[in-house]
Parts: sequence; structure tokens; C-alpha cells
Amino acid sequence: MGNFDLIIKGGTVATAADTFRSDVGIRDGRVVALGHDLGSADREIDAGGMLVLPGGIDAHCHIEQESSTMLMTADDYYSGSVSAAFGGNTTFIPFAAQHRGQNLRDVVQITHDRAGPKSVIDYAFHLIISDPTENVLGQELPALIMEGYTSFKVYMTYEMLKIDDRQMLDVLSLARRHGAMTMVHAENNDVINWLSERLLTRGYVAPKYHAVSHNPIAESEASRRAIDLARLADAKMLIVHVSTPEAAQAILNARNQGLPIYGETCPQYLFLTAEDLDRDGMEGAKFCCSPPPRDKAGQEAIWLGLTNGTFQVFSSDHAPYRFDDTGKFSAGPNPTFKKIANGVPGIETRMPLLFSEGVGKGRLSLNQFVALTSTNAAKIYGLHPRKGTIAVGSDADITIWDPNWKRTITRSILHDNMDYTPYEGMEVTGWPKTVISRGRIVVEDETLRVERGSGQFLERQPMDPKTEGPGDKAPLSSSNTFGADLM
Ligand code: DUC
Ligand code: ZN
Ligand code: ZN
Repeated sequence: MGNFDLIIKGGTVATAADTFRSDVGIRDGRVVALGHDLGSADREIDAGGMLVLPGGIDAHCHIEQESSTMLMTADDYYSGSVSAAFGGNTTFIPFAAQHRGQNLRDVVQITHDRAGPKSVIDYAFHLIISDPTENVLGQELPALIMEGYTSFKVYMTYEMLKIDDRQMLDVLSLARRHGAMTMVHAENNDVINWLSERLLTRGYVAPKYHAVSHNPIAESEASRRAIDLARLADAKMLIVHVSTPEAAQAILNARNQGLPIYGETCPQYLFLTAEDLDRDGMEGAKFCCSPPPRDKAGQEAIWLGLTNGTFQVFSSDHAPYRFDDTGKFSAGPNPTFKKIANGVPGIETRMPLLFSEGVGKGRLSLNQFVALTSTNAAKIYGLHPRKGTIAVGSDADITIWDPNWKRTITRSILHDNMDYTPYEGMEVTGWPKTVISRGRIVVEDETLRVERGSGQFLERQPMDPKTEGPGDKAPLSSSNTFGADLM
């Protein structure tokens, strides 16, 4: 018996703040020593030439979830978590999604029943609130926040999900009182519908018109409005899957004023464009997601946002719908752009794409990469320091990353339950080699080493309403003109 269960030897450890040569000693699922000549272990892994990184945290992914039209994702908690693990992730935060009329307790229980027996990595849930009734706002949600479900997503678009501004204010003020984070899908529903009708009546039905109908102004207007509502309610807010320069600018402006506004973006806004929706035949359906991919200039603005303090979190928004009648074509073989299931897969390619194009091409430092793919999500969503870092006392959630592994992304190397990848043919340098969760080897030698259901649910602490996440410049202020007692 060694002093440690496992020592990772000879690698370069990188956190959000530091890069240093160190061995990592692991016992009982935790990091217990950092340094050299740590002693003996039951098992050693030679990480010479490798990067030793905190395991990725994918903080936005749709797994075994029904869409607003009750379409089930292609990935369940097994295939979704396996694919996440092969992509370097040790934690993910999918959604427990309320459909109108549903009791939140039931939604949470159903989601636990789906995840518990299947997930191979650790997980928490964000709630989706589509029906903020008096009972939800007065009873269910406060109780669930107290139990550690401290984040929830609301939609400003999608007929069956959207809430109006008044409901948003109700949700935000509740979040403020109870110390929760509101995540917002910010697109103006009326703008999208108005444009869609004009397109459809003129016979513009092809997939590419999805991007036309989801005009950038629909996103920037809604983002600015959402931020203003958060200001009024004096609440924190994170705007998810930001795709346009103007929406990014609105977040940065708010942050520069010291407001607790956060931003998230995703691979599809760096590596795809609206032109992909114009590929031959129905191929464009593979790239239909909301918000849609934009243009080259938009991609550059999103890259800038990853380094200038706009975005804290880089998530996949993995929303897997196959290119067949179970997914993209569930409404028929030749749907108008309005009827194509929205979403792209990407849980396994999120980290390799950002590493290769970001760190590899000099756009991001290694520490920024770690912050964006792991540490900041852990901080914002109440998992830090247990998750999101490599430090004595933290869970031994570690991705041993081969920075020189060249791979061509193609469907057959991925582990999700999809029949395509939007990134088919892209060449990347850098891929996770060994993935360790709580000291357990999850992926090694391109093989899964753990049993289904071996991931754990992560109990999150309710947040102190006054506690800030990373990068905030000021504490929550009573900036509204009414005073907090109205909130
Ligand atoms: N848009 C969403 O809002 N959610 C899932 C996928 C998508 O494209
Ligand atoms: Zn969304
Ligand atoms: Zn989403």
C-alpha cells in the first residue's frame, strides 16, 4: 500500500490562475498533495509532456430532456455523460425542465431518476422555469433553492417556454431574495415570429431562413431588455449562448458598470456560420440552433469576448437531435425552417475545439482556457472549490491533456448517440488522454473504465445573495429606485 491511491507524475499543472510543474497526489478521491517526490502510490500515471488540467465542467447541455414540443434528445444520461467524459469533462449541469402545468418537484424527481442510474460523471441540474405560477414562486422554487438547486433558466422566446417581462421580474426578484442565478435565453419572440411569417408567406422555407428569422436584433434587443430587468430587480443574471457582437457589448457595458451580469458563449458561435445553414438540400438542418450561427465578423467579436471579460463561461449547449425522423425531421422529411428541431451536438468537441483554435493559435492563454471551460462555471454555479480547480482538498477531477495529439473530428471518433457532428472534418491539435473523476479513472487508452451510474449528484450550497462570482467589480447594489423592500 502506497501513501496515495494515485500519483500523476511529471506533468504541467494548469489552473485558472497558475501554470506549474508538479506531481499530484490523490487519496480517497481528493487531491491531497502537490509537489515533487511525493512518495509511493498504488498507481502512478506518467504525465510527461502532458497538461494536467481541472476536469471540464459543461454548464449548459440538454441531456435526456424533452424539448418544448416534447421531442426527446438523442442522448440519455449514459451516452451523454460518456461523450462528455471522452471530451475531457468530469462534471456537467444539464436541465431539469419544467413544461407548463408541471410541478417542479416532479420535474426534479424525474430528472434524478433519469440521471442516477446512468451518469458516469458527476452532475447537478439547472431548473428550467416555464410556468412561474404563484405556487412555483411562493413555495416550490424557494424550497428547491434552499435544497441547492440554485440556478434556473428562463426563455424569452419559444411559444411553450417563454415568460413575459412581468414574469421575468417576478423570477428575478425571487432569485435575488434567495440567492439564485437566473440564466436567460434572450431572443425577442415577436421579432422572430414577425420575420418568420413574412418569410414563410413568401415561400422562403429552407433551413437558411432560420438564421434570417432569428435576426441579430432579436437577440441584442432581448439581451439589453433582460439586463435592464435585472437592474430593476437588483438581481444577478447570466445570459446564455450569446452569438452577436451587440449582445456581447451589452453584457460588457453592464459589467463595466459593476453590475452582476455574466455571459456565456458556445462553440457554434466560434466555428460555424449562417452559411452552414445554406448547405445542399436539407444539410443545413444540421446547423439549425437558436440563436443561430452568425457571420465571420460575429465570430471575431465572440473570440474577443472570451478575452475581454465579457464571457465567463464556455459551454456546449449540446442539444442532440439526429438527422432523421427522431430528431431534425420529426415534423416530416421536408420541414420548413420553423419545424426543424433546434440544437447542435458538441459536448465532446467543446474543449478540443477551444484548446486547438484558442490556446493553439495564441488567442487564449492556457489559464484562460481552464477558467472558461471549468473554473468559472464552478464558481458561478456553487461548485467551487470542490470542483473546477486542482488544489489540496479539491475533488480529484483531472483531465490529462495531450497538447500535441492531432485528430480529425469525424462522427466515428465521438461517443454521443448522434449520427452527425457539425464539426466533421475539422483538424484539431490537443485532446484529452486520461480523464479522472474523484480519483477514478474514467477514460484511459481511448476506453471507458467505469460503470454506468457511477457519477454522483452534486449537492450545491444555496448562495448567499450578497456573494459574488468571479470578475464582479461591485457587490449587489440597490440601484433600483424603489428600494429593496419592494423586491
Ligand atoms: N436552443 C435552445 O434554446 N436550446 C436548445 C438548443 C437550441 O438550439
Ligand atoms: Zn437556450
Ligand atoms: Zn440550451
